[in-house]
Formats: sequence, C-alpha cells, structure tokens
Amino acid sequence: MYYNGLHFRTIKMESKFNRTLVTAALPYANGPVHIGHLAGCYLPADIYVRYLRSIGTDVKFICGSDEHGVPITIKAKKENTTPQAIVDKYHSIMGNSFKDFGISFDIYSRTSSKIHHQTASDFFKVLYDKNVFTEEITQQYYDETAKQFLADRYIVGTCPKCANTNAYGDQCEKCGSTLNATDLIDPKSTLSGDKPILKETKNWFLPLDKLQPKIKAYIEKHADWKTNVFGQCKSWMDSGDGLQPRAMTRDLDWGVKVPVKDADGKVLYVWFDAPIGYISATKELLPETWENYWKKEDSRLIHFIGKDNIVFHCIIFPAMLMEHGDFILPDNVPANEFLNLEGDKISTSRNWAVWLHEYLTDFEGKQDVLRYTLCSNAPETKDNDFTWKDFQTKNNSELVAIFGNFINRTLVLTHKFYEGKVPEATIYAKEDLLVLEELKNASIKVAKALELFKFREAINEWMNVARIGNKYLAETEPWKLIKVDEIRVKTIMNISLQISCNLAIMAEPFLPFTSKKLFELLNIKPLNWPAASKTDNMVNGHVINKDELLFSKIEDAEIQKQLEKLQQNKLENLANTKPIEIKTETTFDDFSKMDIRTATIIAAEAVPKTDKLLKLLIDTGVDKRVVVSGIAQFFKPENIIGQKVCLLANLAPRKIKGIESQGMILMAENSNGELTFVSPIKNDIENGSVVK
Ligand code: B3M
Ligand code: ZN
Repeated sequence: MYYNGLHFRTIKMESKFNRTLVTAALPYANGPVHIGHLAGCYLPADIYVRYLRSIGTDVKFICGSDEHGVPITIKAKKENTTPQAIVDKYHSIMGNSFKDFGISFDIYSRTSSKIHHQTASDFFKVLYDKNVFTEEITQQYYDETAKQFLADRYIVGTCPKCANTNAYGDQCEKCGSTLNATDLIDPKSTLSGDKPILKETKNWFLPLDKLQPKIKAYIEKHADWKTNVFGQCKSWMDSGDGLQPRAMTRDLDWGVKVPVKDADGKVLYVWFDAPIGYISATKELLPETWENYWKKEDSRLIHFIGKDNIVFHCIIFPAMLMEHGDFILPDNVPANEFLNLEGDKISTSRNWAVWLHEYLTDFEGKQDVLRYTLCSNAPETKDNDFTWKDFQTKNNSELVAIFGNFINRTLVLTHKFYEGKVPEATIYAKEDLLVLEELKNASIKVAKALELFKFREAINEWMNVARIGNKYLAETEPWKLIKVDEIRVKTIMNISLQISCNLAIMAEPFLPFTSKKLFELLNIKPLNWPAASKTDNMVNGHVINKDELLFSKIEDAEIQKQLEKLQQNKLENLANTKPIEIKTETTFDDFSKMDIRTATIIAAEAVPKTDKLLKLLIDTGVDKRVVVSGIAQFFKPENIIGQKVCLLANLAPRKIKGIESQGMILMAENSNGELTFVSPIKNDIENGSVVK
C-alpha cells in the first residue's frame, strides 16, 4: 500500500487494474429489505464503492432484482396473484429502500427485463453450441392436476431419515439431510395435494465434475480471499466425491425460456440466469462500453454476497464464464456471514426482522445511525447479533458523545471566538504536530482496512479520529486558554477545523448523509479522499455555517417501543400459525401393530459430524438398545440422561450415519417445530409398560 500523490492504492490494484466492477447479490423480489440484507452485502458493497469513487477509481456498482425461480412463484401462490405482479411490487419497494439508505448503485435493474432475457439466453446458447452441457433424461415428479413438473420445494413428504412428515423435495429441515425428491416417502404435491407421478424429462447439466480441475486451479490462485470464503470453496471440492454435475434447466414456466430445440416448458435454472444479470445490467447501464468491464484483463470484478451464495459465485458462475470464454473471472468475493436479531435468526415468514421502510418511519432521517451500527457490528468473520440496546449505545455513546460532540464543540467555539472565520495557525506546539501526524496517518489506516474489506476496522479507525480530536480539545482547553493565550487558541481551533474537515471526507463511504451535512456546515464543497491526507483543507479566513447538531440522543422509550414491536410480531406469529392438519383416517388394527413402550434414556452422545443427531442408549425394560434421534438441536446429551420416554419398539431397524437405530422415541412437536418428550406422567412407572 502506498500513496502515489493522487490515489491510495494497494500494490495489486495499482499494478494490474484500471477499472473495477462491483456487484451486490441480486435479491429475490419476494419481500421488502431488512437489516440482514443491508449488513450482509449491500452496505459493505456501498462503502467499498464510495471509497473507490473517492480515490478516483473507474468503478461501476451493479445490482438489480432477481425475479425468477421458485421463491417468486411460491410467493405469488401465497399472495394469490401472478409472479409478474409479485416482482413488480417488490422490485419497486426494494429499489426505494436501497435509495433511501444511500446505497449508491449505478443501476438497479431486474432480471425480467428484455435485455436480460436476451443476454441469458445468448449465454446459454454459446455453452450449448460449444457442447459444454451434458443432456440427461431423469425421472421427475409431475402433478397431473396442476399439469406441471414439480420443483423440489413443491413436494413434501416423509423424510426417510427421521420420519419428519413435512420434509421438502430437496431437504429435510428437521434432520438437515439433503434429499432427492424421489427419496421422500409418501410424496405430495403442494400445488394440488395429489400424489405426483414420475415422468421422464430431459435437462441440460453443467458437468462440474469434469470442470473441477480448472475450477480448483482458479480457486487456488485466490488464497487471498476471506478465510470463510476460501475455506468453503476448498471443502466443496475436497470433500466426498467433489463437485457434481448440476442441472442448468428446470421444468417450470417462470423464467428465461431455454433457447434450444425440444425444450418446451423449460426455463433456465435461476442460478444460471441470475449472475448473468450482472452482465445484462452493465449492458443496460453502458450500452457502448460495458465490454470494457467484463472482457478486459485490466478490469477487476468483485462480488459482494452473503455466505449462502458462495458456491454459486465462486464455483458455478466462474465455471460458466470459463466455458463461455469471453469474460474475465471474479477477482474477489467478499462474502459476509449472517446477522441475527435479538439472539434469533432473522426470518421474513416469522416477521422477525427490522424492515428498512419501517425503520425510516420510526427513525426519520437517521439512516446513518443504522449504517454506523450495522457496519461497526458487521458479521464479517462470524454470525453476529443486532440488538436495539446496542443500536442505542452506538448512537448515544459514539455518534453523539464522541463524533457529534467533537464537531459541535469545534463549530460552536469557532463562532464564539472568530465569528465563524477559520483562524490562522501560526506556531505549532509539539502536541499539535503529534495530532496532525495522527490525522495524516488515519486516512491511510482507514483506506488500508477498506481495501482489505475490513469494514469494522475501517469505521473504528474513522471514529478514532474523532476520539483524537476530543482528547486534543480536552487537553488543550481552548475555552479556558482564550483568556491568556489568544495566538495559541487560533492554532488549536485551526487544527480542530482541519480534523473536522477530514472526518467529513472519510465519513462519506460509511455515513454519506452525515458527510454531506458536515460539508455544508463547514461551508465547503465535498472533497475526495486524497485531501484527507492534507492538513490545510480549511483555508484561513473562510467562513463556516451556523452550527447544528449532527446526531441526537435516542431515548430508552424509543428502544422499548422497538422491542415491544418485535414481541408483538412474535405473538401474532404464534396466533397465526395454522394447527397441523389431522392425518387421514387409520384403523385400530393399524395402530395396534405398533409396539410402544415406556423406557428410559440411560446414555446419550452426539453423533460425530452431524448437528442434529444424538445416539441414545435406551433401557426398554426388555433389553437395552441404541436409538439414533434427531433431537440434538433441542437437547444436550448430558441433560437427558434419566429421561423417561415412549419408544416405538418394533420399528424396523435402520442405519443412520453408520449406526443401527433400533426404534424411535416419541416426541411432540409444536407449530414452531420445537420438540418435547412424550413421557409418562408417573415417573416411576416401570420400563417396558405398554402404551395403548
Ligand atoms: N437471489 C439469492 C438471495 O437473494 C439470490 C442471489 C442471486 S445473486 C446472482 O440470497
Ligand atoms: Zn429428516
């Protein structure tokens, strides 16, 4: 990292790249934006881009709505409307939220646009013509009433591994197993409720297995990626059988039509078309010059995403780009982990979220407070928690008490002593020179952290400048000194104004609204980053504007209101959860085939390499046997020893993770999916008693 007189650049950026394309994941247009989205990728991407603009990089910032795929069609069904109506509604809500929070995309496009359909279709055609895909005929579930093939999420059935009756066609959320739809016992279509039939269908697969060596070489060149990203890529390739072919087309009617023969009723897989959305949006933004950003080796491509999108951006999309041949590959993919809310996973369906549009009604004009909190607490290396209490502390003890306080004292004193005119610094004392030195270094420290995608560190270094300023004022006490040494006070106030100005420059990527306001208070045009290494931006005699507070205290009552709102959502959510439907009729004979006994858990341990499974040793009164149970999320092994249970004792034994499970313990599950033991009330009832 060095300073070349104009820009700060890392050696890498300076030597190789002349322009940068930054993308932020295209959010599904199926709901409004919440703080998890913002913290996960839009805020860090925006900070990075604003910084690059400020140092003079040729940069474009690309985003848009992801309007295809099952998430959209499912939402449409839920709201009883068409997919098009859903994407129209949310595309505009989301776009507005981003704008309101200062996310400075150069374009916010959408994948339902004509230009995108054309671009994605052409891209597929190139790979098809190059014989990249393998054609495979597979058996897929088909709903004869709804007359359509069923995507994985449209099929529910019983999990073959844990007997959960609500497992999806791709995954059982209870035991965490990855499934194929055809693994499900008793599959049902969620469209009609009917039992689907199996029907042959042809799809086109990207042979990631064959491409693995190339992809591996690409990943290994990027050991500089964030450890969470690099590690995940490596483990995808190194574990099990490595990469597997993946279908790039789907039997669905919502999406980009597959542009080849014999492909009626098929669309591109949403994860094939969505990343191409970055290309189409660039084309839309720059019809003449878009290719410079995508096809020239001196261009740098950076994808900001959340951790659940890593495989698509680091493996599948690069593989597509490689096979196409005309494009550069992503140079970095700085993915964040997840943000939780008050100790619980953010969830749209459970309404456990802070929605940006609601935040703005409650905290009008306070976008930067949220930006500050989310950045200084970003889930950069691990999942992190947003709490309203912490939000209040960040505002009151940092933005108000440190930054706001320093600026306010500087502006007020400048008006009081000099009628708002910047005083001249004449003689510098040792402590002045030290502060000026720290000020110059700060812009390098912040820049370096930003260039390494360390946004928490960067914003903290920025706040440190205000800390330095406060300490300087506290130690020199110009309000007292004015009576005895007017000359010296001029120097002190001049330096304080220089610090204020540099704070405004460096605030711009993080807190753009505040930066703008501070420049207005200082009565100067916004300056770019290189000026932050100078200490004479505020010119002698220049008149600043009347002081105004940049931040105000947030009271306990406001925080309480937010907490109550969340609590209310939780209650409403509980009230709205539908009772689980009664299964179809059965007979007494069927019931009496089941041998259910009271029993006791006498030993328990976690099954290695799983999150969900416990291996239990059960005393049935008749024998002692091993049962593998998917309850590890709810119970610690050490807490359930001695627990009385009911055991289905004549269930056919099954191997789970290599362990033979001989029976199943009965659990009650509430509508939130929480489990509790079904246990005889009389605790000393002997083991082996028959439940009937
Ligand atoms: N829409 C997934 C998501 O919103 C997906 C990202 C696409 S990026 C090309 O998390
Ligand atoms: Zn399961």
